[in-house]
Amino acid sequence: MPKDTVAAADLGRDLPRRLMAERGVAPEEAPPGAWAVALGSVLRERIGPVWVDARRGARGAKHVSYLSMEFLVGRLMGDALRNLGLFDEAEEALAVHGVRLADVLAEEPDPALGNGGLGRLAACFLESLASLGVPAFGYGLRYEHGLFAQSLEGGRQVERADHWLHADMLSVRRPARDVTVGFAGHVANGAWHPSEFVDARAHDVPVPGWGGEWCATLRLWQPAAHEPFDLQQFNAGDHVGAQEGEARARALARVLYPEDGHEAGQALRLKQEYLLCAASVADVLRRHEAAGGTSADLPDRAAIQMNDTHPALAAPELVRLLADERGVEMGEAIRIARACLGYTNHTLLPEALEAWPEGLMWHLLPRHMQIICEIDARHYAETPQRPGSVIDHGVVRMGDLAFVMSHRVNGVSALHTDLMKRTVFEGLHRAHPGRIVNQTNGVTPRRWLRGCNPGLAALYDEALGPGWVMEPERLRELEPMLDDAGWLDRFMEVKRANQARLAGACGTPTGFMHDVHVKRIHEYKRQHLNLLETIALWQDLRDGGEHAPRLKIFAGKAAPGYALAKEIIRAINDVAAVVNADPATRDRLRVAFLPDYDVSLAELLIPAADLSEQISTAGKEASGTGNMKFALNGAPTVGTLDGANVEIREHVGAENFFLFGLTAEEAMKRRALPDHAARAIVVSHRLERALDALQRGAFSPGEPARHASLAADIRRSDHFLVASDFDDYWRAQREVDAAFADPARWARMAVANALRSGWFSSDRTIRGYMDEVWNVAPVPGLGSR
Ligand code: CR6
Repeated sequence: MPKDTVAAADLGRDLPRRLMAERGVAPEEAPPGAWAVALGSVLRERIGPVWVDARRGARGAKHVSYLSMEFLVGRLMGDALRNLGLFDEAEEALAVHGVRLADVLAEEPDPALGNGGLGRLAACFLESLASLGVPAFGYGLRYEHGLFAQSLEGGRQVERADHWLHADMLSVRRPARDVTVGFAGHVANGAWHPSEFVDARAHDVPVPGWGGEWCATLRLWQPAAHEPFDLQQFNAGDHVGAQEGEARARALARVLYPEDGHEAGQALRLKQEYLLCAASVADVLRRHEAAGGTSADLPDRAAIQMNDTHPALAAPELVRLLADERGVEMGEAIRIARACLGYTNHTLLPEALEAWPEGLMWHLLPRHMQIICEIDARHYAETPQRPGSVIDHGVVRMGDLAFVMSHRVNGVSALHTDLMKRTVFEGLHRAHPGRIVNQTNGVTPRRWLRGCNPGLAALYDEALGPGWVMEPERLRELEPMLDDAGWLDRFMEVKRANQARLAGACGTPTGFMHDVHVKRIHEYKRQHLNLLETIALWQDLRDGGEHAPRLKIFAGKAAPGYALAKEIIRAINDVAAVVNADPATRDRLRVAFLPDYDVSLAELLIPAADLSEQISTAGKEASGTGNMKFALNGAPTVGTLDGANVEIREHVGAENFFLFGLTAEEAMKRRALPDHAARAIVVSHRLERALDALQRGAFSPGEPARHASLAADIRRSDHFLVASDFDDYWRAQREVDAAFADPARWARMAVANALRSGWFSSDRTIRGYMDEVWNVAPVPGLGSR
């Protein structure tokens, strides 16, 4: 529980004062937005002492530095209030003025500093590190617009720039931590002379841990021109050109993952990545040296984690700083860097494993290229197994570079780690047999249970006391409740209340099974498989079939350049329009695509879900973390044996999981059959009929050919095996119907999922990294938690 100093905070007194100071308005005239600013200010003040104490307490201890292009943090103030134990007090303090805390919290923009699971994982990790009392920094970029805001026009995804910085409530500017970063130029006598410079400005976001005893830091770099304004140029009449430096620098962190289908886009992305690495590694070294550390003892004090390949340039950068700027011998510099670095792989999809053209690298980072060649040559000489080269066919393979430069490489679920060893990193694994370890992903139960599902948290508090939130595996102690009809009813009442809350926010109908498929839109995640099943279900209902009333909810963003994913969104919306208008089936089937999926929408949707759709082609989803959130909130999964679904099924019990589909092994074999899709379609009347309806324009009456290419893709190539898995998916969904039709049976399944998913806490994951990757401990006094 919170320290006395924090709990004693008098929000009732301070909030109105802050309102005056920050916005110059009185409580009776203040809109929720002004209260939000006041609350942010009070929170910064309350967090300050914890943050400073944590920094002091961590001096000399080993730190984790987590480098990531994405931190999908979600709204921060609610989480901070809860972790500091101030939530109820804030509610009361605002109620005095007739203001609802929920309305105030909703004024905080949800920063889109990430794209999906990888970024949300990074955010969960920081919160877990803080809750476990580990000295930790997250390092990322402060994107001005983040990903993008999605709206729908005529069922089509439209992307708009997202603006969130105007209301960045919790961060503080740390000018003393700014770093200047160089690019391009030349190398003379082993020293790099960059020709361009950009300043990386430090903005720190506090991440207070549960109980308010410890605080991690998310340090986000915002690029700014080294020479922002050319007065001579301005006075010579070139008023806009004089500010070009500023525009150029800002472009570096305008958006996450800028389009890189052209050379300029590629250069921009590479610069973004280097900016993150250079500023962060310089900061790690600065902190280490300020605490009296030497180059040789860096691995005793610094664990640097590369979240995917985007921060892989941290490796040559660290080697450069040690060798070129501190005079450490090259072999020794490589050894030290490797002892500090770890690399997490998050995908086996070939298109996501970065490879930078050698030419671009030589141009932007000439010294780093020399160092990479050196690393490659030494690695080659030292490994008799000859696992291949980091520089290959004119590109630098960033996955291989990260692997070679890390003392530990990890996958994110048991299946994924196993596949890593057998596929992408087969050669490197043979050369370095102990290096790959598994750390199955997790999610923080503070946000993803206590925060988003207060009704369920209250049930748990009543039965176990509040301590379960740091030990969610203790939820298993409630297993006897599986036979307590009264308790099961209360659990399902919470679910219904969450569905009513969703209905209030999004206009979704109630009284239907909430069947939820939310995540990035991607062929491998197979929203189109779900859509075909929806069409088949509708057709069957029209033929007189009986099924449990369902609301199929979809949400997610498609990458702007990913045409087929965008077609899937449009098809879902077209099907929704026709199906929802059909009087013959309206009371038994509805389809909704909720726009602009983000962390806040996930927090509303997941606790309201009855059924969790985790239907990726086996072997393609590295882990998934949404799957864990649904299970933890009492939604059984319909899913394939992919990613962490495998482990979820082991934990919740096979009888509480609706399994279907080919295994990863079978999928690989199936794909090798040239006519696998046609073979599946010919034996499935139901699939043929659904595909045919889509193809003929049954859902796009004004434009019959609109969905023809989507249907044709499934008929012809179907790399993701939609056709091959369709019939088994249909079967599993009918099992879902049968189970749902028996409310007592369904409640038991839902509760079993909730009580047995505590293992998927990111605290467990972080403890795994601490022991097997980072070799760090919590600071004394906090380690007992
Ligand atoms: N898309 C994986 O695909 C995993 C997360 C976090 C992903 C997903 O299965 O849960 O990472 N991979 O480990 C990448 O982003 C490259 C993801 O979010």
